[in-house]
Amino acid sequence: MPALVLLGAQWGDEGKGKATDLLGGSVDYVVRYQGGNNAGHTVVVGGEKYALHLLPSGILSPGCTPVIGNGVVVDPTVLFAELDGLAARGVDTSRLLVSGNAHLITPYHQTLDKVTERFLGKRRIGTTGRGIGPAYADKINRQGIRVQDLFDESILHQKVEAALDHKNQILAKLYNRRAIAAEQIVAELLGHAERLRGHVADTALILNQALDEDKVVLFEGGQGTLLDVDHGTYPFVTSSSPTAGGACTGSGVGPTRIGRVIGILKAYTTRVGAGPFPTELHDEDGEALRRIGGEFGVTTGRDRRCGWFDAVIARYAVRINGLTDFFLTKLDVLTGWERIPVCVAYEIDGRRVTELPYSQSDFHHARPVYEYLPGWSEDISAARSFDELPKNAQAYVLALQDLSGAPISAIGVGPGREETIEIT
Ligand code: 2SA
Ligand code: GDP
Ligand code: MG
Repeated sequence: MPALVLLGAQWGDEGKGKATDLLGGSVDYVVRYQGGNNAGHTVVVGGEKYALHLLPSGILSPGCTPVIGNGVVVDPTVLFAELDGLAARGVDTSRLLVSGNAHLITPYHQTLDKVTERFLGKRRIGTTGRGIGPAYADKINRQGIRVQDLFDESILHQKVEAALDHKNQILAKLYNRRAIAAEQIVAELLGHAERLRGHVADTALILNQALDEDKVVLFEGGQGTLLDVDHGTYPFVTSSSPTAGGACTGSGVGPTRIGRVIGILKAYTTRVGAGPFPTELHDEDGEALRRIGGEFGVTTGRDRRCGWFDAVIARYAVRINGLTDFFLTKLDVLTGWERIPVCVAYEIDGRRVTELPYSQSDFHHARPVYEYLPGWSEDISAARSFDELPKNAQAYVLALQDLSGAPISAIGVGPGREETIEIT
């Protein structure tokens, strides 16, 4: 298998970090292709818990080269803090490669993110406040600062001044905020240059050469399909492309080199931040899913909104990403329910709909149509083969597979690396 993509099939936090780590032992490169330190990936190795935000989860696998691709937005302060944190725990971080074309998140992007959210009030997106949206806006607006700009002081100066010119006017006029001084930003950015230099590379060239030599490259998505800026629940999305196509633009590797696209699918559904969520629960079942599943943001600590499994979304993820298979995660969290509702379709203004509606208004009105599957009470965390699962848990997995339209090739029964059932 030359290159494979692993991405979130729902609204993020499906357990991508654990899945990437699981595969990390058998791949040569793990590449982040979009997003930034808004992501939060938890990986548990030998009882040790690691929370990664910007770094690819492959950094925990010895022998695997972690890569931050051109599609990522990089906050250098966060990057170094994360590297130092891992180094202090004995993880070798020296192999990290960072694309010279990746864009930087600067302090003014964070300021704009927070100020804009405050200004939006009830209409806010519920961003992570890490400056992600404003950094991508500058990139598309051709006012971004790239990693390579750190190595040319004069260019850096010009670019920061140009980027701040318009922003300072907006900050003053609209938000009554003081102007941000270009010199201060340039000095801060230059302070990161030397440390970053050793990691910066032409990552697109390196990855393509690696593929020419039959090395295995794994692309690790952040967030999820429904948070994609094109295919998600716009405007309640992140500002990048977590879907499969993003792996190509965000790395410089062409689609013909990708042979497998794995969707990580939680056995129920969660969402952080604002936006429509048809199967959301506002009762004790929702509370129980949050408590048992530990559904709190890895980056911001926010409560995640919880709801039942939504097969309409899973089918959409297959279609948009061309998924070859699913990893189903957190099946263990559903232990103890007498019966488990599964959303098989929506009812929208009296109509039964089985495909995700393209109209935002329709999606906001979508009401879930449930089928009820019998639950199980046995602890499944020690199961290591499909046959060891209780019959009702097996039936739940098979029903999700039928409804979703792609084979399930692995099942998570706990957060640990080994708490996994592989289906061959
Ligand atoms: P942003 O900050 O501009 O990307 O926010 C825009 C929307 O994208 C959502 N988003 C996320 N959703 C789930 N998980 C994410 N990562 C963290 C985690 C989140 C956290 O792993 O728990 O700690 O709160 C993530 N990152 C962005 C965000 O909630 C907005 O709806
Ligand atoms: P990511 O953003 O997709 O990498 O996911 P997060 O790390 O934000 O959230 C997933 C959470 O579920 C983490 O705390 C994982 O340790 C945990 N997790 C992953 N797989 C399983 C599983 O199969 N069972 C349980 N109980 N927890 C899991
Ligand atoms: Mg997460």
